[in-house]
Parts: sequence; C-alpha cells; structure tokens
Amino acid sequence: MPNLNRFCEYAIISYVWAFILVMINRVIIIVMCLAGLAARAQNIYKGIGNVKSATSKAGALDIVTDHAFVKCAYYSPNIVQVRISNKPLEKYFSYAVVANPRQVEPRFVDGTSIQFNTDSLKISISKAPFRISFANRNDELLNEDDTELGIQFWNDEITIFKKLFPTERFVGLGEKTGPIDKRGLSFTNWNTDDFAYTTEADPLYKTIPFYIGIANGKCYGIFVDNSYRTNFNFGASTNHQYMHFSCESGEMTYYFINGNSIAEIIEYYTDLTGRMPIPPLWSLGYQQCRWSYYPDKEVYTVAKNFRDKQIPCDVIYNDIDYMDRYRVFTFSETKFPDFKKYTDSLGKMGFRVAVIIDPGISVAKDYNVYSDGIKQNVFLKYPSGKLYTGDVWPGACHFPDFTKATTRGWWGTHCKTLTDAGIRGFWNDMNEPAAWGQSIPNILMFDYDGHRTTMKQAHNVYGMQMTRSTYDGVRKAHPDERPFVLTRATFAGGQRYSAVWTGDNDASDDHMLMSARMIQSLGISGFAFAGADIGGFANDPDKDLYTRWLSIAAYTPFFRCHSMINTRDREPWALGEETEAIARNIINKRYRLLPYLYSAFHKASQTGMPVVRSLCLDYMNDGNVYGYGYENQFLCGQSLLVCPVRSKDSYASIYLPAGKWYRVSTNNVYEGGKAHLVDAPLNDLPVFAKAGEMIIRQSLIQHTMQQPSDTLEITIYGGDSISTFEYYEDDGISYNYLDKEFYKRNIVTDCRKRELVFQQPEGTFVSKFNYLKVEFIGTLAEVLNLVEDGKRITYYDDKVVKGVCVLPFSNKLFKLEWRNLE
Ligand code: MIG
Repeated sequence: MPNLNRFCEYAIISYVWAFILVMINRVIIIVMCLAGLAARAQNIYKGIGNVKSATSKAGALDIVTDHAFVKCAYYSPNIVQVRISNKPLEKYFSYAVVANPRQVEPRFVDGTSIQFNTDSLKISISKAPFRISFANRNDELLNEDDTELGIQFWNDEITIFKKLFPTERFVGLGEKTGPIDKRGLSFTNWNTDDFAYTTEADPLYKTIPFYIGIANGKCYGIFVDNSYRTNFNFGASTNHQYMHFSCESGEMTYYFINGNSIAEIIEYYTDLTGRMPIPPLWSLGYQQCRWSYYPDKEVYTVAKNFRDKQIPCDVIYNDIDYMDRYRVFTFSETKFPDFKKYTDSLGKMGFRVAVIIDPGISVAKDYNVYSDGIKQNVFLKYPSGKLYTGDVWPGACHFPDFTKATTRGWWGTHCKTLTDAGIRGFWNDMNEPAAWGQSIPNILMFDYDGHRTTMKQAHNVYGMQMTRSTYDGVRKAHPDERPFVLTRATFAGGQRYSAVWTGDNDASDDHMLMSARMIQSLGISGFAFAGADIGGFANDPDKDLYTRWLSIAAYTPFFRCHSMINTRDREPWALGEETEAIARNIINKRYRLLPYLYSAFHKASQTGMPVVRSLCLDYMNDGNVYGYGYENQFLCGQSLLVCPVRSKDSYASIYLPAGKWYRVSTNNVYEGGKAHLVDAPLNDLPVFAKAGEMIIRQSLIQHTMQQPSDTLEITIYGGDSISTFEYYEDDGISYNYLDKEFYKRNIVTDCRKRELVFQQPEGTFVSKFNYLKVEFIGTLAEVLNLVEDGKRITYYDDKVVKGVCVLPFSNKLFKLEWRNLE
C-alpha cells in the first residue's frame, strides 16, 4: 500500500499547503484592506486638532497641535505673523517682506484658552480644537477661524476657513477682474499671460495675496506670504457660510494687520512689503506706445507730431521690433542703426525712450548674452541638469533663473547695454513667465536664493525677481538717475522695483471701466503706480471710447496709450481733428496737475497711500461706494473725485460721498451723500473737487524737461473743514532727495478760521516757483492779510482781490487771511 500511503501523504501535504496559501492570501487581503483604509484616511482633509503645548519666548508664541506646528510673532503692535505647517517650521524666507520684526513684548496667558496680546491687537486661541481669533484694543472681534472647519490639511495643501460677518466686504488682491468688493467671489493666484482677457478672467498676470476685510465699521488686513498657487474664496459657492484661503504647498504664513482705517492698513502692509520709491517726474507725463514703432524715422515723425501739434508727451516706447531677431539687449541694425543717436535726438526734443525686455534668451551661439549666460550658469534646468528650452519671440529660448544672485547680476550687467544707449524706461514683459503654449513645466528647478525649489513655488515670483534684476542692474549702470521700470507680472512687494500695467486688455467700455477698478485694487494692494493700456490693447476703439478712456486715464498714475500690432493708429491726432482737440485738452490738464500729482506720488512713496484711491479708503462705511456703477469712481490724490462714464453716455448717474463737491469744469456745487445725474460729454468727464480741499497746478509745459512759469497755482474749494496738503518738490530725476534736497511743506486750509497757512518748508531744495496764485472757489473771498512770522506784512484792503490773489512764494511760515463776502 505504499502508493496509497504516498497518496495520503500528498493529499495531506497539499491540503496543508493549500491551507497555508489561503491563509497567506487572507492575510494579504486584510493587510491590503488596512493599507487601503490607511491610504483612504490620508486622502481626506485633516483638521489641525487640539493644542498640545504652547510656549512663549522672545515675543513669539510656539504651539504644537495634534497635526501641526504654529508660530505667532508680532512684527509691530498691530501686525502679527502667523505660521502654520504640518511639518516643523523652517527658517522663514520671503521675497515679499522686507521689514524686520520690531521689539514688541506681547502678554502671554496660558489658561483655558491662550491669550497673546499687545495694547492694539488681541489674539485668543481656543485649545480644543485650535482656533484663533483677533480682536482690537476694545475687545471688538475683527476676525476668527471658522468654528467647524478651522484649519485643514490635505497632503501639502493648507486651507484656513474664517468666519464671515453677515455684512463683511472684501477689497484688495491687486489686479483682479470683477467688482471692487469681492464678497461672494473666488480667485486663484497663478501668474498668467492671458491675451485679450475677458472681464471675468482669473487668474491674470500678478499675484498679490493681500486683502482687507471690512465689517461693523472696522477693518483688518490679511497678507498670505506664500508664492505657491493660492486660492481666495470670499464666500463663493458655500452660501456665504465662511470664507477660506489656501496654499497648494509650503508653509502657510499669513500676516494679520490691525488698523483704524484702510489707509492705515495699507500703510502697515507697505511697511512690511516696501513701497514704490519716488519715480522720475517724467514717468508721470503722457507716454506713447504701440506694437511697434519702427524704424527710427517713424518714431521721429511721431515725436515731431507731438511737438508740432502741441500735445504734451514725455515718453515714447519701442516694442519688440527694435531688437535684432528679438534678442534682448541687442538692437536691429536695419531698423535702428544707431540707437544712442536715436535716443539723443529724441532727448533733444524732450522725450525719454522706454524699451521692452523679455526674459527668454535666444539659444544662439553668436549671441553674447546667451553664451555669457551659459558660462555663468544662469538658466533654468530640469532636475537632471538638462537646460529647459521653450519657444517665445526669438524661437528656442532658455530662461534665466532670476531667483539666483548670479543670474540677477548677469542680467543687471547686460542692462548697461540699454542705459549706454540712452534708454531710460525698462518695460518687463512675458515674465509670468510666458512661452508659446502657455505651460512651462513645473518640474524646473530654481535656486530661490539658496532654498532650492521648483517652478511650483517660484512661478509667481518670477516677474518680481526679473524686475528686481532690472531695477538693480539699471541703478548700478546708471546710478545718478531714478529708473522707470514697468512690468506685467509681479508678486506682493514688487512695488519696490516696478510700476505695473494691466496687460492685454480689450477696446471696450467694460474694459475701460474695469481698468478703473483694477487700478484701485492695485493701489489698495501696495502698487501705487499702475495703469492700463489706454483705448484697449486688442481691437480698435472708436473715437468716443478712445477719448473717454484717455480722459479717465489722465487721473491714473501710469498714463500710457498702447495697442496691439495691426490695430489702427492711436496717437492723439489719429482719430480726427475733433478727437485731437479733446485729447490735447485732456493731456494739457494732466500736465497742469503735475505738482499735485507729484506730491501724491511722494506721499505714496512715504506711506503707501495710493495715488488712485478707491472710495472705500475715505468712505469705508458708505455702502454706496461699493455699489454697481459707483464702484468705478475714485479719488485721484486727496481732492479730486473722478467718475468714469461709458463712452456713448452723455450724462451719468454719479454718487458723491458725504460733504460738498465742486464740479471742476463749472465750479457748480453739489451736495454729497447722494447720487446726481450730471452731464458727461466726451470733453468733460465728471470730475469734482472736495470742499475744503485744494488743487495745485503749474503752467502748461510740453514735457517735463521744460520749466513751467514760476507761479504755482492753488485753488481753494470753500468748505467748513480743515485740510492739510503735503506739498512736495525735488529735482524730479536724481537721488539727491535722499540727502534732503527736496522742498516739502504742509499747506493747511482752514475754512473755519478762513486762513491758508504755509508751514515752514523742510529740505534744502529751492522751489521752482517764486509766486503763488491763490484762487478761491465757492466762497467769494476777499483776501485781507498776508501774515509772515506772525507779523502782518501786507494789507490787501484797497487793491482787492476778489477770488484771486498773487503773492510771493515765501519760504517763511506765512498765512493768508480772507473774508467771505457772502
Ligand atoms: O506676445 O511685445 O502685453 O503689451 O505689445 C505678446 C508685444 C508680447 C505682450 C504685451 C504687449 C506687447 C506684446 N507682448
């Protein structure tokens, strides 16, 4: 029976084996299920959990929760930095923030909740779960995490959910389409080249993750300092149950800013991220651009036309065709055989030349910028070390890694080619960065100033770092003059290097009105020097749209007309005689306003207060200023209210905020706090001066190299308030103002006491003006006395002066007393 035995033996062994295999199989299945579950568990959002420990030292608070690390550090009594990550926090690095934390000693209490307070800002953190809330000195709640959702993690992504006040409004985020108040909307930040974008497009060219929340008569700011793709949702698609913002990766660092007003918050925000340095005076003039003026002779003709036709202009642009085969830092020998001679000739006519520069560097052995770049290892690479190649204007290109010091130095050195050729304006384009196909791979590596990273983190700062390289390079190459740098793409803080324009807009009324909102939002977000292509870049405006747009843009900081290749001519004379006459008038008005505007630019450089002020800055609690139709209105400087109107409307409903307002063109007075129907013909955009304020003008000049007459004109609009205007002058071009070579003085209009006081000037600069012409509007005033150093020096009684008087512009403290005749 050996066989049978054998058989049994086999059967038993097989059975045992089968059993073992089945068991192994089961174990594997169970393990796989568990693993699957675990994987699933990882695939859901995870809350931040409870506070496990909280310690405070050196003004900072460190918290560990179940799933995260949190650090709160005060930068000033009103600004606190909050950092959150699911990994231990690393050393903080930022391209945006330039301020160092000040010495602040917050009070720390660790009880049932954690308190971490200064005199101005109170932080309270509940422990189970972790939720943070911010209150002001009066214990009024400003902002708090959403109770249910709080802070959520998904892999590397971090989302913060905040409670919404029922009436809360949101402004900021820089260059975004849509309304001024962003409540109920959602936005993404990922710098994007969007040719002829729509009025709903998002994202566009710039990333400025800063917004201001306004509710219950109070406001606060939140700046998210994270350059990965970020999202801001102000209650969209969630029935307004909460707002939330997120970053795709990296640490979630946000700054919470407390302030009594929007202006104060902007001041604090620009203290953190820096301000626009005062630009050259000429960059406030009218600028003429198109894609493209060439050859040199064509530009001479355009320039000559401006002068012959007596239309003021300061800057002419060269778009890409001035280059040799679109190679940056070269000149086309056929179109511009001697660029230095060309800029000199234009210079003699009172023009500065600005040129476009693109980041893509042509891969060409006979191109020194390229070979030098290869030698210095400045270009972007894949992780393997292979160079990235993408196609743009010159064909195959390598792209500089501007987050690397050597690259910035290399770029800066080549800027000298431009400054040596007499170029004074540097127009940074295509720096989202953009390449044909619009999808540069995220896998590319960046130095990120020693914090090696990928395109995912560096993409949004690319444009900003390009402008930094340009700005620093030009300053080095041409140290005595302030450069004018302009950019399409940038990041928060980029205002330190560059002015901005809103890219490839379209010739339509909607775009014209939207540009007014975009410039307001950019101003709220730290970019005081902003503008849009007048007339619309893509397509052709008719003469009404062109004229209307020009009349609005004359009150915006960056005043440039530009248009797409193959569009119709768009110089001020190109649309017929009638348009030319109105355009001349509009541009003349701008030039007469230069002393007023330059003072506003100076203020922006000192406090961040934008030149174009959204009405929410001064009238935060007036719901009408956010209303559809009225939200396009803005203040230009502190005194002028500008009301954009559609091109085909010859009258408009405008809203005047509280106070009294004078229409500048007629001096008619209007009551504020309500809407008015006013005439709005193409040659008379509704612009109002605020009662109690002043407007300062000079005589007409054709360009800023020309001196105005030596009389400064001040128009006082009668009211019943006191207002101070900080008047500022300097040479308009050099850095001497840093050595106190400026002329700055407060001019106080006290309509109650009926006096106009010129306080002592500061600085060593001698004013261009020897005389003052003071004009009173709205109050038929008779000037009585001129009092200098407390002594009455002139008694005007006999040679009166109704409404207007001329007097020497004395450097001593002096005041004019007047008497109202009505
Ligand atoms: O691929 O240089 O937004 O102002 O005229 C288009 C040509 C590149 C885009 C800019 C526009 C400029 C144009 N540029």
